[in-house]
Amino acid sequence: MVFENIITEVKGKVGIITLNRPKALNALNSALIAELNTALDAYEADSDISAIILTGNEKAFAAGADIREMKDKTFDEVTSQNFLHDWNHIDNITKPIIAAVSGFALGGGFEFALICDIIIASETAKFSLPETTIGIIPGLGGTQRLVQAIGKSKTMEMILTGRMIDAAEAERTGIVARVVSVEKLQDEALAIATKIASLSKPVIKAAKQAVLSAYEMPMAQGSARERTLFYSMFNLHDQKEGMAAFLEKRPPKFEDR
Ligand code: DAK
Repeated sequence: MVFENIITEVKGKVGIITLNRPKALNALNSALIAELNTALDAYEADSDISAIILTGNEKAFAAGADIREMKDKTFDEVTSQNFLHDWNHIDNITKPIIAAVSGFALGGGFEFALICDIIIASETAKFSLPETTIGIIPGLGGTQRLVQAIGKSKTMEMILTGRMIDAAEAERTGIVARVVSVEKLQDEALAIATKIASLSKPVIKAAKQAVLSAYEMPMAQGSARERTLFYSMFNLHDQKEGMAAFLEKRPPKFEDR
């Protein structure tokens, strides 16, 4: 696939998408989002791909939605055109997605990272939701997902002031899973994605679905969904294989079924 605003690359069973508008600090515009959605759909449909990495460059993961593209929009335009409606298409991807963040992850860039299943950050990563400082509020789930990640008070402080936090604070508050050096970021993300990709696809899909239930429904319903998914694992060859391999003290040979 050839794109103008992203670069795609496959390593083993991992599909990598690199945001590539470096001059604008990877600001997200509609052309980039259309390409991102196409690439995500292609990886989702590709049976040789088991995990996805979304990343940027050393200076920026993404500095938010493209302010030039938004500036002159009227209320009528944003509502009648359902402005940015295809930006959360990434929600439909059932394969695990790892965000590898270096430099700025701001506004919609930060929100994209929060939609991903795991965030790995480099020591230079900086996160903020600065929308209020340019006269809007977050619009890609940031007000909801950040509360779930770090609680109300800190979310309010970040959103109402636009304060930028560094990688250490992001790790301390649970936004990111791990912080590594800039040099190690891509390797570390690939190692995690490769580990996930070595496991059974239907098991990983069910695990992701079960964890996401915590966002999507009340505890009782989420636990019920978890139970249904858990039981369904016993239909899988890979459940029999995984347990047999453990008892026979050998590595499992999963067949994604
Ligand atoms: N949009 C457009 N261009 C941007 C940009 C952005 N968000 N961020 C940076 N750039 C451009 C700059 O304009 C500059 O371009 P030139 O002047 O060279 O042509 C170039 O990138 C380099 O930026 P700076 O010169 O500013 O670089 P600095 O190192 O001095 O500063 C910075 C870096 C990241 C602190 C600064 O660029 C900055 O504050 N950027 C804006 C950050 C921001 O406000 N982001 C939030 C945007 S609002 C929704 C979905 C998504 C959203 C909303 C709704 N729905 C589904 C409904 C999302 C909204 C947003 O993200």
